[in-house]
Amino acid sequence: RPEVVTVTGWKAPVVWEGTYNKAILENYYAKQKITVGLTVFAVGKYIEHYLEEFITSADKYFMVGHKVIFYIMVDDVSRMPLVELGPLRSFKVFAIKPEKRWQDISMMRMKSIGEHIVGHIQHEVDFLFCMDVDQFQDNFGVETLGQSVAQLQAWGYKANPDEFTYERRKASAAYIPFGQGDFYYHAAIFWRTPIQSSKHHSGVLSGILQDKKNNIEAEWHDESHLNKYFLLNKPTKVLSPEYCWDYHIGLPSDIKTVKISWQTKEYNVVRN
Ligand code: 2GW
Ligand code: MN
Repeated sequence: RPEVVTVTGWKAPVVWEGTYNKAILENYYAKQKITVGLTVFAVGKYIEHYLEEFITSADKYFMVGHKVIFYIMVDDVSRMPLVELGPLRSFKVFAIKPEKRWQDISMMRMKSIGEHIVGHIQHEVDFLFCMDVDQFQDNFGVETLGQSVAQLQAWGYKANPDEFTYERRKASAAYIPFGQGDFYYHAAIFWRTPIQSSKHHSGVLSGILQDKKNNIEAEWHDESHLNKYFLLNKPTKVLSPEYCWDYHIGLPSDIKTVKISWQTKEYNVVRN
């Protein structure tokens, strides 16, 4: 794939379709008998609007042939959709206290997930993914596994770091000065081994809480803090935007197969 970046400046692979050998990887991970966790949040209208489709598609496409535990956090357990899962899949549902502002719903995911990792997830899985619920997918396999994995944001995957929407105010813990930065990472997907994960969640959360104390909110909320975290703690693997594509961009020839795509946002329906 000479037309795209396939290795970062710190020598981490950037995974694009055509850069890995699926059969070898499948064979390797089948021997390891891995369990992969996937956390997802649905609060308020996002339960009815997105959750069922997310679980149904993840059941079918996520880490096919491997053991998967879904950790589903909702503010109203009684509205959990009923989805019959495949044989290697199980799920756990947790009730969470809904935050009033949507910015806080998004940011405080770090807090809840962090608590669950320390409480039990760390003993249950080998890898832990965290995803937005407003997206669905196609085959999403073991080539994505790694110690600390970040997702390239679809918009601007070819842009120069100075064009990224990093937090630019010094007062925020998420501040990244012009002239710095590697990529713009998308908070819709990231994952790591549980130990790294716990570090990650507390790292990102402490930035968010520091900002709250100083009465400042980063431009893109948890995503700004995630980008700061990954600037300081380089991911060991980066996923191409094929793994989280936005069809509103069209379909440039760089994008060979779309593994997950953003759902169209009916903002007027879900954000009121
Ligand atoms: C979010 C925004 C406005 C109104 C409601 C919500 C909302 C979010 C909600 O009512 N219920 C809910 O469960 N959420 C959860 O937060 C859900 O898991 C959702 O996927 C996640 C992030 O919100 P989302 O997907 O609407 O925002 P995006 O797609 O613009 O997300 C990017 O930016 C966010 C920060 O602004 C996060 O960093 C996110 O990870 C990014 O993908
Ligand atoms: Mn989203």
